[in-house]
Amino acid sequence: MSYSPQSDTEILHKVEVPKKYKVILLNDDFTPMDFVLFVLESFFQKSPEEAQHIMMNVHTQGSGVAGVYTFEIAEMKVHQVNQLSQKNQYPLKTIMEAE
Ligand code: TYC
Repeated sequence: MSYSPQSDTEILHKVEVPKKYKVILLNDDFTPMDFVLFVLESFFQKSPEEAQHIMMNVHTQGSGVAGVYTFEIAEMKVHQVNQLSQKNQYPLKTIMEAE
């Protein structure tokens, strides 16, 4: 059996910076603004002012970034928000997109 040590560059190539994913809120005509504010403050740690700004941006532009996370965290946020929306019978949707 032979031993071949890895060069520094070979090792460095294995250390990859994890990709980040944007969690995006989509606008709709039915979800109450207060519910969207609640979602932004409780799932995305936004201040009331930031939440208001993001919510109004989504309302007028159609979509907006609620936060940026690693894959697993972004996936969890999308799932949690979509579940709570469904439970409250609101059509609010979030999606994720690689940065
Ligand atoms: N457009 C909604 C309304 O007028 C509010 C809203 C904002 C809904 C942001 C979804 O992601 C959203 N009640």
